[in-house]
Formats: sequence, structure tokens, C-alpha cells
Amino acid sequence: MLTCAVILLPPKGIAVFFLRHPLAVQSPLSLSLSSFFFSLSLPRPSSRASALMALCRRRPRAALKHAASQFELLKPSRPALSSLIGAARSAAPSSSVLKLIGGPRADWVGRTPRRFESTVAEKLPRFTNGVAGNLAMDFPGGKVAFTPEMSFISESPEERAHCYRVLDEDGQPLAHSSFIQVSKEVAVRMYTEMVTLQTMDNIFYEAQRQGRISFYVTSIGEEAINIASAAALRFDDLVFPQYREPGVLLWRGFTLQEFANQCFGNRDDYGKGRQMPIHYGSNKLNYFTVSSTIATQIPHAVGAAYSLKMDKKDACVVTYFGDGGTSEGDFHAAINFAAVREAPVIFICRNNGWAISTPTSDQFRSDGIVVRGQAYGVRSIRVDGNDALAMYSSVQAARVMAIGEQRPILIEALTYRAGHHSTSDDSTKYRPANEIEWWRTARDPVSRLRKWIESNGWWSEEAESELRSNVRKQLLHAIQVAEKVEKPPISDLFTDVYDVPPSNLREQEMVLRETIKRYPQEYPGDVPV
Ligand SMILES: Cc1ncc(C[n+]2csc(CCOP(=O)(O)OP(=O)(O)O)c2C)c(N)n1
Ligand SMILES: [Mg+2]
Repeated sequence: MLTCAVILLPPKGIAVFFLRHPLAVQSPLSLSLSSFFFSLSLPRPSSRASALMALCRRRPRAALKHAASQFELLKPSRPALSSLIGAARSAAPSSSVLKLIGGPRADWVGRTPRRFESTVAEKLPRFTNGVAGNLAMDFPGGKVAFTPEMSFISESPEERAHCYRVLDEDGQPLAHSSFIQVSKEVAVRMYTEMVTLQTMDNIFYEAQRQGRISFYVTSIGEEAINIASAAALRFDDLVFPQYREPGVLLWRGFTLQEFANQCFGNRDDYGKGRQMPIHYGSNKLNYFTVSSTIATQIPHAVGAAYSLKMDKKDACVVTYFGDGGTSEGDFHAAINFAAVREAPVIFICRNNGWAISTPTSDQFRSDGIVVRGQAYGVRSIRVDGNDALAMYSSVQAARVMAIGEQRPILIEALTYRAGHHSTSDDSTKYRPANEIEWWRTARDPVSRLRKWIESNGWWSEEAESELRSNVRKQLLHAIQVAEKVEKPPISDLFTDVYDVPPSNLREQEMVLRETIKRYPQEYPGDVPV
């Protein structure tokens, strides 16, 4: 059935949308038309409008003729037309808009982008304190006050931005600290997952040292950022990770076997063994696959957040990145884009002091990352990343603001990379071993949370040893299983990118197969050719 929407363009133009999409014959088009007539300030579709709507659906040509005779009567404003076109376009894909007959002002018809109107922008203050209104002038972007003084804005604040913390080093709440209460169940689960992550890191790291896997990256020292932030999110929130946040996946239910399968690159790895270890991803768990190309996930996260906003979803996007990630252009482009489009995205920067061997003093001269939020018009907070309760509270509050007020939020979590950058690194070559040791012991986020749950009477020495021994057993079992699972077939190396593989790829596959046949001893025997 052919359905059409007729739009009158004053003074004489007529745009006709012929919609073939199955949805178009149902209510959305009628709704579009109703909203159109509604936007013409008719209290509800008048009988004339209703008749026209019915005519549109049954006899498009007659409707067109009728509309042409009525254009003097209905003179919709440009915004009214835009909203109708937007509604009609979202009711049917653009490929089903078959014909557009334009009048004098029809050049812009059909090109209305599906933009989301501004909601609650962080409006700049109109005047600075104490300056009279008549000394202010409208410049592009708003009024700015004049001053007779020639004063440069200082490159650094008088005082560094404070760091929000709930628990002291002994796991006791600071006096007057404000935080979101955590139930016994959530607190114990957070602690359990932090221990699991720590144990997984130790065992997988050793497996790499034994030559069983090719590479590994630990999250040691950053367990609270991983687990407490994950606990504060909801499952529908989309995660765009860097690579040092496997705890978020763990919290969402990625099994130890799934972690092991990825690290061993076996046939059960979702990436089909085509990525290095630690490049986890799970469609099912709303966790986008790790891309080790630093900061590329940040613009993706903002785009996804903008789409959640357009779809009016009750969810946000969370993206993680390191201090090194903020030196990439992608970070700056993404945070600015998020601010301007008011996208519901939480940026969590793990400022762990190092980007491999580059200290933060060689990365930036600003007071860390948190101050950049204000520069881009993004609400921000600096948090003690080794304090699970502070992380939990700030991420939960950020989520409420991001979704409720449709805005981006930046969290700078201060921490320390207590392990080497990866198994390809020896960090004692560029930082003192006793500094690493101090962070591993005195500042360990896992034992800090343990002290707090113990002081609440929620944890015991017995529970501790049972947990550690169980997790260790499960991990060793997962590794043994993953190691025995067959590797993905060679053909998988060449699939999933092109619908029809190009000739150079086919040639490469042929050469690879011939080389394996010629030198079988050089290739693992467990890879099906
Ligand atoms: C675009 C790009 N440049 C360089 C690298 C090499 N590289 C891998 S990790 C890394 C350091 C990143 O540091 P940071 O963002 O602070 O994360 P951290 O490792 O400290 O968690 C670099 C430079 C890369 N993977 N991608
Ligand atoms: Mg870093």
C-alpha cells in the first residue's frame, strides 16, 4: 500500500512524501500528520485535517490536488514543517522517501537533521562578580564584562583541586565524609571481585612468564577504580574501556573461563584469536572490545552517548582511559563534542602517574585532568581512585547527573600503576622499586576496603582464606581448560572484514597455507589449517 504525506510550503510549494515502509501505513504517519496539524495551532486535528489525513492514506494523488488548493489556508511555519519532516523521517527510513516535489522554499526540505534540542546546558555566568551590567557587552557566545586592568589568567590555580575521599588509609571513614551508603551485600561483593581481579592478574601474569600466553597487562593498584565504578553503574550503561579495566567485565558476569579463552586465543574466544591477550569484549555485557590504540574509544563513547540521548534511553555511556590517553587529540575532540552536544557520558580518567615510562610531568602542566573539565564546560570531580567507597559514590552521582540532566561528567581518579605497564615492560628501569612497593602495600585499595568491611563485622579471616583459595582453584582450572581448547582455524584470520575477500587477501591466505605445509615444525600443531 502506498501512503503519502503532503506538506504545504508557502507560498506555493508542495512536498510530497511517498512512504512504502510497513510502519508508514500504521499509526506513525498518522501521528506525524496529527502533530503537523497540531503544530499549526489547531487544537486537535480538525475535520478538514482528518479528512486530508484519510485521503493521504487512501488516495495520494487526490490528496496532493486537495492540498494544492488548500495551501493558502494552511501556512505552516518553518519549524512546524521541520518537526513534521523529522517525525515522518523517523517513522520510515529515508530510502523509502521516494519523491519530493519542491516549491520555492523546498531546497531545505528533507534535509532536516535529526538533532536533539539543547536541554540543560552548563550556562556560563553572564557577569563576573562585582561588574556592573553596563560594562558588559554581548560577544558571540554571551555577555562578557570589561575590566580596565590588564591581567592575565594564571596558568595554575592557587591551590590544586581537592581529591574526594571517604576512607582513610586504615579503611575508616573520614569525619563528615558524605557518601552513598553501601549495603553489606554490595560491599562484600565488591571486595570479593577485587580479590578475584587481583588473583586473576597474579595467575595470568605468571602464565605469561611461563610462556603459556603471549602477553598480559595487570590492573594491580587499580582494583577499586575497576570494581567500584562497575558496581555503581547499571547493566544498560555502555562501557568503552581502554585496557586496564577488566574488573568492569568481571562485575558484569564475564566468567573466568571467558577471560582465559581470550588470553589463550582459543576457538571459544569471541575475537577468534585475532587479538593479543587482554583485548576482551562482550556484546552481551554491553562492553565494547578493547582497542589498544590509545584513546580511540573516547570519541566512540561520545557518539554512542549521543545516540542514547536521541533515543531517550534511561542509560549512559562510561568510558575509561589513562592519563596518557588525555595527551591524544581524540580525548580533546571527544570531550568538547560531548559538552556541546550534552551527551550523557561519564569520562573516567585513571590518572596512575605513568604512560608506560612517561611520567605525568612530561605529559601535561595543568593540575592533572580534572581542571580540563571546566575548560571544556564539563562538570568534574577528582577522586581518590584507591578508595572504593569514594569511587562508588562519585560514579553513582555522576550517573544520576549524566542521565537526569543529560550532560557529560568527568572523573579524574588518582591512583598509581602498581605493576609494570605490561609483560613487555620492566618499570624498575625508570622508577624506584621502593616507590612501587609502598603503593603496593601502604596504598593498596583492596586491603583498604577489607579493613572497612571487617570493621563493620561483614568479613573474617576465615572468609578471606576460603575466598582466596577458591578463586585460585577456579582460575587454575580455567587456564587448564583454555589451554586444551583447539585454536581457531586459519581461515578465521581472513574473515569478518570484507563481505567478499579482495584478491590480495586471498593471495595472502594461499601463501600462508603453503608456508605452513612447507615448514610445519615452525607452526603450532594445534591450529587447524
Ligand atoms: C595511539 C597510540 N600511541 C601509542 C601507543 C603505545 N602505548 C600503549 S599503552 C601506552 C601508554 C598509555 O598510558 P595511559 O593512557 O596512562 O594508560 P595506562 O597504561 O597508564 O593505564 C602507549 C603510549 C598506542 N597503543 N596507541
Ligand atoms: Mg597512565
